Parts: sequence; C-alpha cells; structure tokens
Amino acid sequence: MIKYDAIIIGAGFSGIYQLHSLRDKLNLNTLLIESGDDLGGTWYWNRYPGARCDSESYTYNFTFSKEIFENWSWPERYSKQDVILKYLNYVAEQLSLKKDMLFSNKVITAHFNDKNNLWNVKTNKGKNFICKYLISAVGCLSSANIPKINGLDKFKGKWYHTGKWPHSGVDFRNKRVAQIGVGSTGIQLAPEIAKSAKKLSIFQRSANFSIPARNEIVNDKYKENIKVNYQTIKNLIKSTPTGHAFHFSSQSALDVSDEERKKTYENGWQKGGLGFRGLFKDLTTNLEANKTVVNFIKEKVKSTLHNKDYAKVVTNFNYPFATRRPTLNTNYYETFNKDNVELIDISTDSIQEITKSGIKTKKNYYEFDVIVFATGYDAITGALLSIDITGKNNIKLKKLWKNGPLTYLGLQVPGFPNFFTITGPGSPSVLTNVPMAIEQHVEFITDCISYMETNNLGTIETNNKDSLKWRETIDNAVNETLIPESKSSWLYGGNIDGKAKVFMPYPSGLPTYKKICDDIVLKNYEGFNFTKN
Ligand code: NA7
Repeated sequence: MIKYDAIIIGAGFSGIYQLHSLRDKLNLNTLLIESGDDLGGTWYWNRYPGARCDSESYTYNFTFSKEIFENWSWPERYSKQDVILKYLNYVAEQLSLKKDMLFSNKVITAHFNDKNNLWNVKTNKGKNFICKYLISAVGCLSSANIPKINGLDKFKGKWYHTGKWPHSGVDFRNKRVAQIGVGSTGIQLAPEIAKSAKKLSIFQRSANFSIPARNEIVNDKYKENIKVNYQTIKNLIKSTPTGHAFHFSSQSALDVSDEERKKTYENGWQKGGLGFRGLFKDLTTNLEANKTVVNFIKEKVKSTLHNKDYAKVVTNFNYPFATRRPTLNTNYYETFNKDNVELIDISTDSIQEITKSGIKTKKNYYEFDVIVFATGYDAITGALLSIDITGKNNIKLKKLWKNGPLTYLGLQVPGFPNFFTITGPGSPSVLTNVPMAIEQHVEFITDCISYMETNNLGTIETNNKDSLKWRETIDNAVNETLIPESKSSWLYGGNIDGKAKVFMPYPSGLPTYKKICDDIVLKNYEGFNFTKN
C-alpha cells in the first residue's frame, strides 16, 4: 500500500490549488484522486449547451499567482465551460500538477485508523492508499439530482442530466425535447436547445428570478486593463462579502422615491449581472424592499413574453428575490416567443409518470424523443456522503450528519481527525464567487498543516461544542435575512427527499468569515485540538 503525506479528493478549482500548495509550498508527498478522466471538476462534467459561469470572467479565476493571472486572457464577460476547462488545464500545466493526479478513480471509502492515526483510502478501481491528511475537494454541486419519477426506465428515447453531459454532445435537430427544471442551468440551456430542436417543452415547477447577463466579447483594451489592475482586482474581490467585484449599496430601497428606485433598477437591468441584487442594501433583509424589486422584475419579464399565459407562469414567484442563488440569462424569456417552444406549469399539472414515449402529467400526455433533466444537485453534502467516510471509533460521516451537517468553520468535522473539507457545509462557498472562498480555505488548510509539521503534531481535530456553536452562528445569521422564506431550495437541502432541512452555507460574507478564521489562528487554533506525533 502506497503511503502519502496527503491525499486530495477532486480535481476542480479546490483540488488544483490544494495540490500545488501542499506539494510545492510544504514539500509534502501529495496525491490527488479524481473520478473523471481528466481535471476540471464541475467544468469537466457540465458540458451542456449554454454552460457558462455567472461570475464575471476576470473574477472567476485564481489570484494566488500574479504571473498566472497576467498570462491568461478571458475572451468574454462571462466564460463558457470549455474556456474555463482550458484555463484549469493551463494552470495545471504551468504548475506541472497532472503528474500527481490519479484520474478515473472514484474514492469509495476513507477510514481513519485509530491505532496509527492514518487514513486508509480505497478507490473503485481497487487502489489502496494510506495518508496522514485527507482533504475533500469534491465540490458543492457535483452529485446529480435525478428525480425518482415512475417509468424513467421504460423511456425508449434518450435522457440526460445536465451535470453528466456526454462529451460527444447531443443532437437536438428534429427532436421533440422535454426539459425539466429552470434553475441557473435550465435557464442557460433552454435558449440553446430551442435553436435546433423540432419542439422544446419546458417543465417548470417554480418560477425562478433571472436577470440579463449582458454577455459580450471583450476587447484588447479591456483585457489589458484587467492585467495591469491585478492587485486592485484581487484586493477588491477579497474584500466584498460575495467575492464578486461589486459592492452592496448603503441605501435602503425604501428611502428613495419611486422614480429614483425605478431608475436604479432600470440601470441595473441594462448593465446586467449578479450586482443587480446589491442595488439596495436591504433587498435580502426587508420584505417590503424586496417586493419593490420583485414588481420591477415581473414587469420586465411580462413585457418580454408575447404569450400572456406563459408570462403569468414564469413570474408566479413563490419566494422573495435572491433568497435562492440568483440566475443570469441570455434570451431565456425571449425563447418563449418561439413557435417551437412551450411551457408546462407542473406546479398545477404535476408529472405523474414517464412512459416509453413521453411524459404523463395529471391532465395531459406529451410525446418526446429526448428528456433533459436540469434538476440540479444533492448540493453541498451529496458528493461527500457518496463516499463511506469513517472517523475515530468507527463513526460514520453519514450517521453523524443524519440530521444535518455538523462542521467547524466548514473546514473540519468532530470525530474526523486530519480530515479537511474545502467549501464544505458551513463554509461561505456557494454564497460567494466560489474561487475566492476556495483560495481562503486552501490557504488556511495549508498554513494549518505547515504549523503541524513544524511543531511535530500528529493530529488536528475539532470538537462537538465548537461545531454546534458554528451551526448556531449560521442559523442565527440566516434568520436575520429573508432566505428562510425559501426553505425548499437546495441551500436548505429542500430539493432532495429525505434530506435534513438545514441551511448549509455560512451567510455572513467572506471577509467576516476570514476574520473569524484569522482570529482563531491567532488564538492558537481555538476550537481545534492537536495531539503530538
Ligand atoms: P437548481 O438551481 O437546483 O434548479 C433545479 C431545477 O429543477 C429547479 O427549477 C427545480 O424546481 C427543478 N426540479 C428539481 N427537481 C424536480 C422535480 N422532481 N420535478 C420537477 N422539477 C424539478 O439546479 P441548477 O443546476 O439549475 O443550478 C445549480 C447551481 O449550479 C446554480 O446555483 C449555479 O451556481 C450552478 P424547484 O425550483 O425546486 O421547484
């Protein structure tokens, strides 16, 4: 059995930076294990037409290396999946990382051995390893949610989940296509399918808010400007709560005249992008303020759709704006004006079963050649819990997290020594521009391991008390916002039957989170216990 100092699971943004940090900064013998045939994580799997990042491209990259930042140019305001994948390959090449990555191996078990304080790691290809440190870099949105609808196994056509898209692509020409789901993914996907499909039927369960992306190809001057402003950009995106390059306004939506408010929303709408939710300080904390933005969005969307019934359905919002992760779109609402597109409201006409040739709802029957599930993920905990992770005294992660995840800072789990999670539950993760959260976590973990190696320490482990306190910190903070108005969202585990309904990410923003982590380090890693080698 081969022994490593550290094993990392997953080759997305997190795994790539963590491998570089442990191997090249700390000189640790490190292996990264990845289930895909190549690196990229979410950007390796999500190859559906229209797949694109909602963060502005110059912010959705690593900032740890000035050289890497300056030697790469993003061609568009928002990057397409294949371009991000190219970027990650470029980073891996610059740092010679692939030689320490083991592909096409899914970690199936990771057991902590109390006798020697080492982790035993096994893959589905029968490979066994031992390591001192085990780091999860499995991502928050990588365990596909394929709804359990009766009859899917009988369907004679083809079906796909967007998060496991075939590398060869899907030809929609002359096909009758069903798309189930209108989250960020579905909203990006529908306009692309509608370009070639004979017919596209979009099944909507909940109306989703979407802001225009206003994507564009950027010119050389823009690109140059990004490069020369490396430090300014880095400072900015490390200082905002969301890790994006926009600030939240300090003004309340209720303190301005109707006319001024409308002008602000209109400017934001024309500008496009995620900054829209920061136009007033209280859009996510005050229901009255929130209603003003909901009414604006309703009007905008309704004026885009020609079919008034469809317009009503896509604006039938049943939760406040931005209480779920906001989505961006390019021509999504315009897509409903095409002759080959129909909208099916399954909140009133629910899906009963899939037959060999189509989908039966309560009131209707539709025939299809292809079904696309844009139904999201078993988010934040799904990928981790798909591995049998067993800590001290044979404690199973699945059992410990039965009633919701328990972590300290989203970085460690009580009872699981030397096991770290990057963007685990309890981290700011999906509520931020994720690479910014990742950089913070990787740097924290690397510094912590460096501290242990320098001080001849054998294990680090958090405890129940501080983890429960962290859980309480998260609950209290989220309850100050409007987010609890949307408990059916994946942020609460609400999209998965049987999953504990607990709010998972840390909601108070990256700088606050980082300050807490830094203070903990200054207090000799308060909340963590170490043992000697
Ligand atoms: P999301 O945001 O979870 O969206 C999933 C969509 O699928 C949403 O419209 C769901 O409706 C719908 N859905 C889920 N299950 C079903 C069933 N059983 N029947 C009908 N409709 C269903 O996933 P995405 O992939 O779009 O986005 C996830 C993140 O990835 C996103 O934040 C980006 O950062 C990238 P619901 O709203 O639950 O009624």
